[in-house]
Order: sequence, then structure tokens, then C-alpha cells
Amino acid sequence: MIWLPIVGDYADIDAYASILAYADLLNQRGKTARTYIPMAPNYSVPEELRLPDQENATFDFQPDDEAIILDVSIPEAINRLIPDGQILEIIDHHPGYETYWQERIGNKAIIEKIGAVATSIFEWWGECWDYGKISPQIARLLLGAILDNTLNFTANTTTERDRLAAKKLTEIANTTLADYTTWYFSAVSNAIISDLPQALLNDCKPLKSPLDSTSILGFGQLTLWAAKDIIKQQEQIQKIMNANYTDWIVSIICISEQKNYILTSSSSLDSYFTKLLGLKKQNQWLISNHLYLRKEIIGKVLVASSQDTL
Ligand SMILES: [Mn+2]
Repeated sequence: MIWLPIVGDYADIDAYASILAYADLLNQRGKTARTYIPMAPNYSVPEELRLPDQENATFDFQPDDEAIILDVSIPEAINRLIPDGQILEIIDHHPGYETYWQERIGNKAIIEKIGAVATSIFEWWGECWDYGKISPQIARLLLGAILDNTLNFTANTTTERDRLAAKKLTEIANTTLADYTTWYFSAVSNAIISDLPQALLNDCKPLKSPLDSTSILGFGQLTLWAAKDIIKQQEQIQKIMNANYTDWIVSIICISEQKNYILTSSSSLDSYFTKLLGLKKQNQWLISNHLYLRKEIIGKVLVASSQDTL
């Protein structure tokens, strides 16, 4: 049996779509594969896109089973569920652990610079099976994952491969990119606004504090087409984060303005991130002059700490 688990505390659309698509591909090819998705996916998966009958909430990992890990490569998070010896494949696009996995599992780890893991999974369908066998439901999920992870193709991490995959997926999903993009991002905004605490806490990643190696920052990120309503809720965001983390940073990605709106828990973190990202203060928010994904900010933190430049 091949398992495709969500690793970590939440499921976003890139992980969710990639896991469902890859499990479907394996099952169509006669290899028994099962998803493990123990929680409802976060705001990036609108209700209309969910496929509950393909979500399996129980995990019964046997010694001769194997696992495929998608959209994450943090060793501690993976090893909580899966020992190295039972990893069949890791496909990810987050920086930091490329060498670590290369040394342990060699070319079974594919950690590459690409906009979305969903793009890799889509390409894999074409390479080892048949694009015609992707269902419109799976195509809509993969397309949503590419839009979300590339911020509608504006993120620095976007590649031609992502654009090409999205184009082919709109045909399979029987839609146009313009229609689907409008629908997807408004569905996501509605989900965030309707339950801000859940949206924030279901997209928080732990990051070693750049100021104090013994402390862990909660790093929240929300991706919206327009940020104007959410930035008015600054006090509520602070309340939610303070109730759950001592040290934290929240990054609101505003796709239409191509900016991040950032809040942190302290003035020392404010000045750290201001220097790191060249931010400007406007009202209570720190604002960037171009868009940063969380994985890019974390990448910059890692580089700065290794060079001790900040
Ligand atoms: Mn991803």
C-alpha cells in the first residue's frame, strides 16, 4: 500500500490537490494508494472544490507500506509519521532541506524551484499515464493550487511549467483561466472573511525566531485578491495571534496591489523584517514594495542567519 499523507497541522490547496491527484493516478494505474487527510483543508480549498469521498482520515501504516510526501520536506514533521526507510518519494518546492534529503534518499527527493507542486503532479500524469484520464474535479483542484501558490502567476517562484500546466488544466476543467481565476479568488476571500480566526490559525507555520534561537515564531499567511477589508481588522488579527503565540508574524498577500501587509508581535521583530524586506510603515502595517511568499521570506531569514548579516 502506498500512503499519501498530509504532514503537519493543516492542509492547504497545493498539498490537498496534489495528494488527491497523485492517489487517483496511482489507483488508476492499479497501485493501491490511500490518502491520509485527518483535518478539513484550510480556506484555500473552497467547499465547492472538496472531494470528501477521496479524503481518508485514518492512518494505518504497516511496516511494508510506503509513503509519498508532497509539498513539505521538513524532516521532523515527516518523521513524526514516516521513517526514512519507508519514504518512496518526496516532491516539494520549499527551500532548506534539499541537501539533507539528497544525502538520505538520493533521487527519490525531488525538491525543485517551481510555482506549485500541483504542476509537477500534473506533468507526471502526462509522462506516465494520460492527461485525458484526469477528471474535471481533479483538474479544478490542481488549477486552484497553481493559482494560489503562484499568486496568479505573479510570484517570483512562477515558472513557464506552471503557466503551461494551468493552460492545459483549464481545458480539462472545461473553463477559461479568466473565469476560474475570478471565481477561485472570490471564493477564498469569502472563506477568510467569514472565519478569520480559523483562516489564520489553519495557515500558520513554525519558524525558529531569527532574534532568539530558543523561541519559535508563528508565521501566519493569508492570500487575498484585495486586502482592503482585512487590513481594517488589524486589532482582531493581533488578538487571535497573541492568544496562540508569544512571538509571531502575519503576512497578508494582496495580489491586486502586488504587496504584503505585515504585522508582528514586537517592535524588535518589526525592525528585523523591515530591514530584511525593505518594508515601509503605513498606519499599523509594514508594507513591502513587491510580493513575497512565506517560503521566500523564510528563505531570506535562513540566508541572513547563516551569513549573520542582520
Ligand atoms: Mn506548495
